[in-house]
Amino acid sequence: MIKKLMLMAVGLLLVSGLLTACKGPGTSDDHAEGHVGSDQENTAVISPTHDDEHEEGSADHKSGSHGDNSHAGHDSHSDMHSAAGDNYKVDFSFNGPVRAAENAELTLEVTDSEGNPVQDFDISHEKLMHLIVVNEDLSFFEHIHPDYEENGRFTVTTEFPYGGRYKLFADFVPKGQGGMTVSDWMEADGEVAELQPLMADESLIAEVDGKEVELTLSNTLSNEEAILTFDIRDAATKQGIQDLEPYLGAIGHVVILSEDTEHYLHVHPLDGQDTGPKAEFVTSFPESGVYKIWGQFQHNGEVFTVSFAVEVQ
Ligand SMILES: [Cu+2]
Repeated sequence: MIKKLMLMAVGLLLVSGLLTACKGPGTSDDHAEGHVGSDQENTAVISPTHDDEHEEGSADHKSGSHGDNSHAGHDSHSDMHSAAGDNYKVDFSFNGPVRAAENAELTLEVTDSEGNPVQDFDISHEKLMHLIVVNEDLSFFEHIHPDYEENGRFTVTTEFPYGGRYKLFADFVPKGQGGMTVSDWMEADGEVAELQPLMADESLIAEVDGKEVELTLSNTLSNEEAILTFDIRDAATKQGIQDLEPYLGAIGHVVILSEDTEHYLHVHPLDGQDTGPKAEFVTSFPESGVYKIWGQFQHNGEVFTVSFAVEVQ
C-alpha cells in the first residue's frame, strides 16, 4: 500500500513535470471545454493530451487485455502512461469549426517523447491506426481507420451526429513498441442531444441488424480475468450464426470504456472459434463501476455493432 502511494506520488510529480513542459492551448484545465475552432484560425487544436495513454505490452496487463489499468484521476490530465519514455502524444485537429452532422476532416499527428513525428507504425488488427469516437454519455460510438499520410500524420473525414462533447481515442503501435491509446475531448457545434446517465443493462440480450446477441461475463469482479462470450443468433429463427466473417483479422472486435471514459480497455479475442456462433474475449476491469462494451462482428459482408452496459464490482 505504501509502495503504491509512493508510486502514485512519483506519478503525480511526473505528471506535473509533463504539464509544465506542455505547450499550446491544451495545457490548462480548460482544454476539455475547448471549443473547437472558436478562435483559432483554421486549425482547431484540441490537444495536447496524455489522457489514458498506456503501454499495451507492459507486464501489469493480464492475459491479452490491453486495457488502461491506470488509476486515472479526475477528468483532466490523468496522465497515466505506464513507463517513462513511452510518452507518445497525438494532436487532434480539424480543418475548421466542427458542426454537427457535417463532414469534418480530422488530422492526427503522432509524436514521440522528444516531440519528433513517429515515422513507422506496426499494423495492429490489420490497421496502422484505430480511432474510436464516443460522446459524453457513451450513447454514440464510432470506430474508424484514419489513413496514414506521412510524418506521423493520419487523416480521416467523419461526422458528429449532434452538438456536444466527444472523446477521441487514437489506438496505434509505434514500430517495435507496445500499443498506445491516446485520447482527448473535442466539441462539436450544434444542437446538443439530451444526455442519459449510463445504467447497467438489466438484460444482456440485444437485437441489432437482424441478429440477437447475448453477452455472458465469466465474472464481474474488478481486477480479475473476465471472459466475455457473445452468442450471436439470427433474430428471427434464434439459430446460432455459424458463418461470421473475420473482422479486423479476428472473429470480432471489442472495445470497453468505463463510464467516466477514463479507462479504455482494448480487448482481444480468445483463439479457437473463428466463425461463431460464440465469440469469446478476455479482459480485466480495472475498478468497480459501470462499463460500456461494444462488440463488432461481420456477417454477409456487413459489420454490425452491439453494445451493453455492465456493472463491475
Ligand atoms: Cu480499428
